[in-house]
Amino acid sequence: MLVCAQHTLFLHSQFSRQNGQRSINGSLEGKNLRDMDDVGQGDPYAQVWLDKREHKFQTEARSGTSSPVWDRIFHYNVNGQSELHIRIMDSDVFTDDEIGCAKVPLEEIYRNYYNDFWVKLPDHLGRVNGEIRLVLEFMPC
Ligand SMILES: [Ca+2]
Repeated sequence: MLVCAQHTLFLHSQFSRQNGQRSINGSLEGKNLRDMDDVGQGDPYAQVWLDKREHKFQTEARSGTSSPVWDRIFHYNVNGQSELHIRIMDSDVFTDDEIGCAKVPLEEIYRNYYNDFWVKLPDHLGRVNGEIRLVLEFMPC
């Protein structure tokens, strides 16, 4: 039988734990996201994935805001993955625009189990197009 380390669980209630499976749960929100639309405000949504191969998690778009809160929780089983990638897109009728992209090393979350922090969101030119708050929780077993 596995004995899990005791630590604060804040996101876990939505997922049943699988014995022996390490996992990361997380949620995100944005602020001061660049408005990519000519008229009105943007409609940002988020994509998240680990390293290069993992399945992409995607939120729905939030209409008409530069400070979206996506009340969705992503969940990944982990086995040595080292980076979390975030891409924020602006939803449009024809082609969605990329607002910015960021990546976060996972070392710290493996060490601390819980992290709540903001990351800057640069676009492909290096211009900061807003910030993303990440709340991450590592479940060691
Ligand atoms: Ca739009």
